[in-house]
Amino acid sequence: MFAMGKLDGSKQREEMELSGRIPRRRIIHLDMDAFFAAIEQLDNPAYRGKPVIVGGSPHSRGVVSTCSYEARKFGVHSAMPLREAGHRCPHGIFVPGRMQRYQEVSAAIMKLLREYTPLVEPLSCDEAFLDVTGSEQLFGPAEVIARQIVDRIASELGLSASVGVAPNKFLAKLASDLKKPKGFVVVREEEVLSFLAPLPIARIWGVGPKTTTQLRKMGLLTIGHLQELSLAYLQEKLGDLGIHLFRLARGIDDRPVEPGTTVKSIGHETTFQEDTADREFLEETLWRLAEKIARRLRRKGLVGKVITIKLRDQDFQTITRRSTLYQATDFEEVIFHTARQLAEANAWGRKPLRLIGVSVSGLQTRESRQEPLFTTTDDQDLRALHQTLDRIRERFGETAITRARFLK
Ligand code: TTP
Ligand code: MG
Repeated sequence: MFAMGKLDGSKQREEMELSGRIPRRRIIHLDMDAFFAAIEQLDNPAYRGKPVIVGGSPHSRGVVSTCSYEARKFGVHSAMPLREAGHRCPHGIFVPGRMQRYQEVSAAIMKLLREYTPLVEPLSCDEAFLDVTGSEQLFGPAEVIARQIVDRIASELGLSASVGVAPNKFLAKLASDLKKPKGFVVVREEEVLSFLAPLPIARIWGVGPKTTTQLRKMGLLTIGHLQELSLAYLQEKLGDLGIHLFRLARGIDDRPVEPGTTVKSIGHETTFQEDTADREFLEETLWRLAEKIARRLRRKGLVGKVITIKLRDQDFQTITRRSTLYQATDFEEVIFHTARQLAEANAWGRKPLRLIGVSVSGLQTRESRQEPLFTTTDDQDLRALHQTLDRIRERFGETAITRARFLK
């Protein structure tokens, strides 16, 4: 069935060229195991070896932040309503979160990582990329560094982490997640294709449920299936997404580790006059928030790659969810679509909301961002459009121009 997409000689050359530009890097991705719950077990010895669920009481309306691996055996997981967690794990130890304490541990972890290289890119409070290409001379091979880091996190901080060691970010992140908890997965250059082949396509960065369904209809289930297809075929069928899939299926990813901060963020939120579940109205609000944020980012010359939404319902239950983009952005279209996806995945509009908020973090300057893998004419057109609109608004005020879709 893949016959028409199979590689021929000339295509193969084109693809070699595409993959030829990859710099050789040694990347470590580290992600703490059951982070908040592990800290609770560290600080309260009586909780060790027991199912610990962080988020609040099982009688409250909130959701689970995270839980210990002992609790995961009962089917409890992040974002599950606490009530359901209470049913599944009636003997669980339910605790509220202590953000300040988690931040303190997070800072200690990042400090430890920076002893091995200045190229540390935190993705969230418990997760970071390290580029140790230049550190190998000093500290030994990447896997030795990774082992040392894990051992020190255990002995100095009393916590466990999972790591992936690989030639690039995409592979390192995949690897760290494969054998959690206490995972230690090394992907060698020559094993990249066979490492990826059996994995489901949903493992590819940016492939969500919608794309998975679309690809499934094309008969594509594993990354191995994608590897059999040519660039031309994928591009014809899927456009830019096809190029993205082609590259990642072969483990091609030349994004550098960008040391930056996760602390800084730009965000806006709106509290409604009246609680509402009106989807059209919520989307319009979300769009306006995204627009404001994007313009502030552009004014400061920043781009960001972590999009977070905050939804508070009529009972004052608040959830925040975040998603990390493949590439940092300052486009309201990208912020809006990502925020809407997150909101949809969290059943917004089912219950009237009193507040929604959006923020972008993982900020860096636009100049320091690596050029996108592929800039399309759409990107260039959008950039020009944003510049024009920003200028008009600066001269004539906020309401001078409104995108047509929201004109009432
Ligand atoms: P994760 O690394 O996604 O989860 P984890 O560290 O608890 O477990 P794992 O071993 O699978 O990595 O997130 C890190 C922390 O972020 C987590 O401990 C709690 C917080 N968090 C939330 O508050 N809400 C969420 O929905 C998720 C996914 C995480
Ligand atoms: Mg984690």
